[in-house]
Parts: sequence; structure tokens; C-alpha cells
Amino acid sequence: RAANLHWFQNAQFGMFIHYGLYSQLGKGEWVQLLDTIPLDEYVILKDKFTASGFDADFIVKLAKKAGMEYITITSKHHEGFCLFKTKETDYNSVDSPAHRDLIGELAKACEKGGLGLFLYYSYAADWHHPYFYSREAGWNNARPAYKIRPKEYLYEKPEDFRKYVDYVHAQLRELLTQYPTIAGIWFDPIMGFYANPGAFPIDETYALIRKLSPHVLISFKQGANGDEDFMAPERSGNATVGDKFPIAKEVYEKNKNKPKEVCNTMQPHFSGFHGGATWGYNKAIDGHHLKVEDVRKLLKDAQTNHYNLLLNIGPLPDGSVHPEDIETLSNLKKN
Ligand code: FUL
Repeated sequence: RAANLHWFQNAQFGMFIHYGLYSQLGKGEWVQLLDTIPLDEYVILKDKFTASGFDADFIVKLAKKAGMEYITITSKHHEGFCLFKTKETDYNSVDSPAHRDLIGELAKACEKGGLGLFLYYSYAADWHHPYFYSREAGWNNARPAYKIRPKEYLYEKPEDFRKYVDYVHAQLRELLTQYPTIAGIWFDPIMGFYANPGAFPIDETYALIRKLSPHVLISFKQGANGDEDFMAPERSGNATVGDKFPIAKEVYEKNKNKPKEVCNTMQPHFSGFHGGATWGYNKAIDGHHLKVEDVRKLLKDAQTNHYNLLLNIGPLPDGSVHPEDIETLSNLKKN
């Protein structure tokens, strides 16, 4: 792991990818919750998921052209849809019309191209799994605010959450064995964790990863228990949410001198959501993606302040890279 960490610390620049069912709607990755889309309406997006434009080799080539050393992709975002082969749920890309294991394809392409691969995994939010906890049990964003509870949501009492945790652990096993060359697991969202930390057996989760794959790096934003390998705050460094949650303050103290990575996105300036940024494809921002000069500024800040920049793209509904982002990333290293 030390060698991996050393590599990571010098990697400087990575590509973040947010892709899922939400991409088809072009309103960001929180659309299910923000628009309170009924669950049975949302899940049928799977029947139209073809990912026909998702080209792992192209993505790797583009990342390399931009000078990036690694890629971090959403293997499962808050919606719960998985981009990998899994026996734990049929809510996944292999069991969709795409019939493709996108994580497997990207793992191969990264290996071939010499890039590191991190898997984003939404641990502390899942809007699909029957036993993720309810809004009443701790956090408003644990579930969309459905007036009538969908029949698929079965959580009743804190003990039920263990069924969700077992599911997460089984999926982590799958990820670590199916894609043994990955560089790390990137957990999210930290607010879901801080709002209900007692629900998550975080030490047990990390121990599982350490045992199965001792070389794999672990991050959980600014930190969940302080045993993370690096700090990965969002944009301007939301480490300050720590002030609201004593546990966050504690882990921040443990992690503050560790290597740092800050994520940012090519799709900014969309008021009214998430402090103005979206990560999954958002058609409202077409024409306003970051340009070469903007990215160079971010890179300069990263260099000056010694952190890695993890720069996000939100592929189009078919999984192809947005033309504006192709343009910017292809020209980044030109004069
Ligand atoms: C947050 C998530 O809620 C956003 O959707 C996005 O993935 C960002 C990088 O992290 O916690």
C-alpha cells in the first residue's frame, strides 16, 4: 500500500466520471431525489440503459492526453444502480439492455493504458436498496420525500440496516476480486455517514478491504474514522462540515496531514443545486463547461497547495464524453 500511496501522492491529476441511470435525464445525479421521481418510474430507466457510446479505451486515451494519471468512476451512485457485474442485485448494467460490465471494461483499459483506477461507491446513501435506512431514521436525503412509501422500501428498525451492510460487504468483495488491479475505493457521501454514524460498521468495512486487498487505498471524503489513506474533500474542501458534527472534527484532526485530493467538476455554475455544481450530465449547463483556461487555473491551485485534482466529467446519456469536455481535455496540454 505504501508504494500505491507514494504513486498517488505524485499523481496530481485524475479524471472523475459520474455515469448512471440519471445521465439519461440530463438533470444531474440527484434527480431521483430532487424531483421525487416515483421509484417505479425511475427504475425503468434501466430498460433504456444501452451505454452504446461508452468507450473505455477512448476515455483512457483522453485522460492520458490531458495528463491525467488515474480515473475514479461511480461504480454505484446514490441511485443504487451498479455499473458492474454483481450477483447481489439485478439493478446493474450487465442485466440491462447494455449487457455490459462497464467497470470491467474500464479496469482493462486502465491497465492497458497504465492508469490507476478508483471505484467510487455510495456507501452512506442508497435510494434503491430495500434496507437502507429511512428519512425518519436519521437523514432527509436517505430517501426521496415520497408521500407514499414505495412497497420496495422495507426498512423498519435499526437492525434491518445490517442487511444493507451485508449487501455492501458482498459487493465490495465482488469489486475487489473481479477487478484486483484497482488502486482504491472512494466512499461517499460523508453527510449520510455523519448524520447517522452509528449505523455504519466502518471499522469492519475497512478491515474487510484491508484483508482482501492490502494494496488498495481507502478514502471517505474528509474521513469517517480516520483510518483513510488520503483526504478527499469536495471542491473548496468541505472539511468544514466538521464543525457541525463532533465526529467529523475528530477524524479531520487525524487526517489533516495525509495526502489530499480535491474533486471538482467540468459542469459548474448551475444555481439552486448542490452549491452550484453538478456531477452527472446536466443539459442545463450545455455550453458552460469549464474551458482550458479554467482547468489550468484549477491545476495551478492544486500544484501550489499540494493536492491532487480529480476533475469530473458527466458523460451523455449514451455514455459518450460530452463534446465540450473532449475539446477542453484534448487541448489542455497544447500551448
Ligand atoms: C457528493 C455526492 O452527493 C455528489 O452527488 C457527488 O458524487 C459528489 C462528488 O459527492 O457527496
